[in-house]
Amino acid sequence: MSSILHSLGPDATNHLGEVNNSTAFVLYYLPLRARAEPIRMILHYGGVNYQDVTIPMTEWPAIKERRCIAPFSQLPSIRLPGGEIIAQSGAIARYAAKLAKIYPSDPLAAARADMIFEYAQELNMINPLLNFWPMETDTWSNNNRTFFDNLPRHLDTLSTMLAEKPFFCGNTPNHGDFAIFHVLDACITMKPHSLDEYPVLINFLERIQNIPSVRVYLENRPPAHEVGLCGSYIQREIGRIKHQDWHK
Ligand SMILES: N[C@@H](CCC(=O)N[C@@H](CS)C(=O)NCC(=O)O)C(=O)O
Repeated sequence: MSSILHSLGPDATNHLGEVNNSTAFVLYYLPLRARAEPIRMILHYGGVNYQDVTIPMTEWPAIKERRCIAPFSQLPSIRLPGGEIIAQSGAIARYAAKLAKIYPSDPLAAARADMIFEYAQELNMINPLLNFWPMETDTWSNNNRTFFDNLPRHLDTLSTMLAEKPFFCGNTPNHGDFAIFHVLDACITMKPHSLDEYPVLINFLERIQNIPSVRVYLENRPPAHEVGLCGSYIQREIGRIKHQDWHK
């Protein structure tokens, strides 16, 4: 397999992934089930054509160093047809939501949808707990305890806010719904009974995952044994990988 770093070229204008007229952009991310999930779900929901490029962890340190596709030294980022790079998951999710035509045009409605998205961002600690930190570290166990001790408070809030509505802002999903879906989905991946006392939220998850285009995405995304870092929860407990050295 040729190296992604080499395909990026010396001036970073030669990149892996062609953006043609039928492709909105290239989405760059790492092999994680984390911050790119809501973005991908939004794009599938809206039928937006894009190219998904996963940077192998073995190549990430060198690509991070060069900053050509990661201006803040982190991913996700997208590369537009003209070559411009946009980073930060929130900015990308909003852009994706606009292309998918699910970002409200009314400023107040947009603020309401953003409010839900930002709340999901506050719960993003679930991402390194699931994908990143090795389970035997104190970082994992301390953050795991704090996150799941506080989770019921957040689930109460979300359940009350959603109430009888199909989606957080009404009858159709916005970007925030997909972001909340990702957080709740990751919670039940780690603790299958964590939503048992919140039928409103379980129904919400089912409603989102039963959207045909979203279901296609969820059924075809990389399986647990292909994502996560060595020793992470998703590798060890879901993917059943006993040991994998990313640095080989
Ligand atoms: N504020 C950024 C955070 C991005 C972030 O934390 N990215 C992580 C993966 S989820 C990353 O690139 N980690 C690799 C690294 O920091 O070297 C965003 O929302 O996009």
